Amino acid sequence: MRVAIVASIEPDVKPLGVRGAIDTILESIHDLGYDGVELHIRDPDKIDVRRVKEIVDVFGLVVPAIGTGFTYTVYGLSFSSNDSKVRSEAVRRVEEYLKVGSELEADVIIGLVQGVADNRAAGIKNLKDSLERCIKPAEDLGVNILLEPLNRYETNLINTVKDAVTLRNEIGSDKLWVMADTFHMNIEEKSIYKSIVEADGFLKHIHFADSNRLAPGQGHINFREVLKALKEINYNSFITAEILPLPGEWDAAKMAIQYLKGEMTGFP
Ligand code: LER
Ligand code: MN
Repeated sequence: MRVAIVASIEPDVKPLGVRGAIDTILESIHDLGYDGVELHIRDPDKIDVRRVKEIVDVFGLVVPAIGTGFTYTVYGLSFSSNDSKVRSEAVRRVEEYLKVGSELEADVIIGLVQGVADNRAAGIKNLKDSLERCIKPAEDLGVNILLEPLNRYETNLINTVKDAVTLRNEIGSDKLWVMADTFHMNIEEKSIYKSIVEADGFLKHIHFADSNRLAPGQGHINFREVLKALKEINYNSFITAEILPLPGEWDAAKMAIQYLKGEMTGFP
C-alpha cells in the first residue's frame, strides 16, 4: 500500500494535512514513512515548481496528485458559476495547475472548484463545459484530471461516485478520471464498499479520512471493508490521508500512517 498525505507549502492556508516550508515538511513526511505527498497549492503560477520537484526527489517521494480547492475557498472561483468570467478564470487557473501537474507528474483534482450552484441543472451544465475546456490542455500536457465527489454540505453538484462516473462518461475523455474520499462517501453513499466496486475501471485516486475527518482509525468507518473493495478492483494507486490537523497536524499525520502501515498491513 502506497500512502501519501496532504500538505501545503504556502503561508496563510489551512490544509487538511500538514503545512510548512517545503524542505522541512517533506523530510518529516518521509521520516514518518509516507511514500508520497499530495500538494494543495494556492497559487499555481507563483510556486517554484523546480525547487519542489528537486526536494521531492531528494526524499524519494511521489506527488500522486495536486489539490486545487483554494481556487474556490480563497478566491471564490468555480467551474459552475453563473458568471462566465468567473468560470473562465477558474479554468485558466486549472490550466496553470495542469502545468504544475505535468512538471511533478501529478494528477490534478477537481473537488471544491466544482463550486455550488443556485440551480443544479445549470450548475452541472456549466461544470461540464468548464471540464471540457480543460481536456485539451490535459491531453497536450499528458496530465490526468480527477473528479472528486463531495458531500452535500460542500457542493450540490457531484455528490456520489456514480454522479462522477456519469459525468466522466458524458465527457468521455481518457484523461478524465474519478476519485473518491471516504469522508464524503460516509455521508453520501449507501454502501462505501459497493460504490468503490461499481467504480471499477474509473477510480484513480482516493482520500482517506475517518467519519469525523480525523485520521483513519479515529472514527467509525470500516477501513478493512474499504481496502477489500480497493483490492477487488485491483486499485494500485495511492491512498492519501486528507485529515483535520487534530490533535495537532503531525500527531494526525503519525496516527494515519501508523494505522495504515501498521494495523492495516497485509489487509485484506
Ligand atoms: C474537500 O472537502 C475535499 O475533500 C478536497 O479533497 C476537495 O478538493
Ligand atoms: Mn477529499
